[in-house]
Amino acid sequence: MDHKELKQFPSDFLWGSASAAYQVEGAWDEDGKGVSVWDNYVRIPGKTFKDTNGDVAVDHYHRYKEDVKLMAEQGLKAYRFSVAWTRIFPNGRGEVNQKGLQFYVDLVDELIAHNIEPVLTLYHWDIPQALQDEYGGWESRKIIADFNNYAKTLFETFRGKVKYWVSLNEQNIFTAHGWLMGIHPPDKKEPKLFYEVNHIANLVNATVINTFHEMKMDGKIGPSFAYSPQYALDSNPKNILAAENAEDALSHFWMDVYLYGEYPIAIFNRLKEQGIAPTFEEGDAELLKSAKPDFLGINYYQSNTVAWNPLENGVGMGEMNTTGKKGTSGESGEPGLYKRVVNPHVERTNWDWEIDPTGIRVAMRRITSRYRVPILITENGLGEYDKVEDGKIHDDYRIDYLSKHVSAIREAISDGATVLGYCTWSYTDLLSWLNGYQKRYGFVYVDQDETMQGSLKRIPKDSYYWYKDVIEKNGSEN
Ligand code: BGP
Repeated sequence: MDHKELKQFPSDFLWGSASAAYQVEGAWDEDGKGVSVWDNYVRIPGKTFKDTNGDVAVDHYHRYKEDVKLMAEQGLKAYRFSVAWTRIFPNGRGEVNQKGLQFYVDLVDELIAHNIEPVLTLYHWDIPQALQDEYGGWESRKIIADFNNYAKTLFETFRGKVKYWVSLNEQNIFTAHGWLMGIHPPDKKEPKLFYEVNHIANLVNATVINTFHEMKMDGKIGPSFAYSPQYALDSNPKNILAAENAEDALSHFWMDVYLYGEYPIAIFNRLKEQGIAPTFEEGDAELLKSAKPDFLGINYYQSNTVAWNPLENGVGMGEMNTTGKKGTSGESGEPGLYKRVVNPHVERTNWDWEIDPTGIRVAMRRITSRYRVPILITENGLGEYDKVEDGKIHDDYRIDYLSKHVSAIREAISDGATVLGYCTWSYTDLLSWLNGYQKRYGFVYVDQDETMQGSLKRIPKDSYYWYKDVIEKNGSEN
């Protein structure tokens, strides 16, 4: 719908930006930090782009003060970061590694001193290797107690200081990439196990949300979901059904559990037919129903367009483009449900991600209508090559991407969505898990590349100054 007049962004809107521990910190074995599954995975040749790793990353661990200063100068209102579990409990549980915890205490204090709201993600994919070795990490229900203990430690430490908490980052991505597609640790392709793992992650999510509420924390907690709203290629009823299938299998399969405590019916029945439905033990259903997130975090990058995909000889899982060579991603889908097709109406990035600002509005509309829950946009951004010219980075393509998304969010707010804030991905440039350092997202350029020998110098890009202006005007010109 068109609005005659758009609503303003709320006056306390969190104009933010985000990162994740493994992608920015470096200092991978300093101050008593334990080894995470990612510390090991990146050392297996061929797993990441040009075998890049986060040993040094962009050295945020040593340069956080410089980074926070840049945030403050930009006027940033919120910074979303994740805590590396292995800094707090090097082996997943036991005694707290005080030095590791201190890093986050200092970071949070620094942010607060500069009037920047910390948004703390408990888990952004770097589970301690010790727990993976001991009981298969996410494959065992033992992780529920260990995760809850880790979360409680952080809740106690940051009570009164951190008001916004993200429980799990993109459960849909880390489970699917780790256990279905075999492109993240622990590198498995086992559908039955994937659904079990994902179910256990749901139990973990529900448990920590309940703990947070039981501890009467002053703040809000919710998971961050990687949501790509599904579109049908056209009005062919078979393609419409394919889009329904995809929305159920790829979106509601997670969001319904977070918000309703139940899996969507058709997909769950299909998994039962296939003999790969997750095991419900006594108390699971009640636990999932009891946890109420205070908001839903949304990581939005693109929409997804699908068409019918027959069960017999249908398209299966395809290759992802991790090279930045446009047009190299393969066809992919799930036979009997949907297959992904190119949307003829939108542009694509060099990594074949579709650029669709209207999609974020569609996403927020669907969430608002189906779940009636406040939304915190925890990630949105453009991964592209950047060039330094005369010491400057003219990333007008990023400004174009972000400004159109900000406008779409304002339209969604005018439609009636409750939106707490907007965290772009990412604050500084950082390591993209599978795509190395060349796929850049930041407002702040960092001199780091695939050689991992960069000077680590920070340079604010044009988009940094653009966002500064947006924040100053509270988005009123978008
Ligand atoms: C999300 C992750 C981030 C980040 C981002 C960009 O899925 O939560 O950690 O990596 O996507 O993705 P990529 O680095 O693959 O381009």
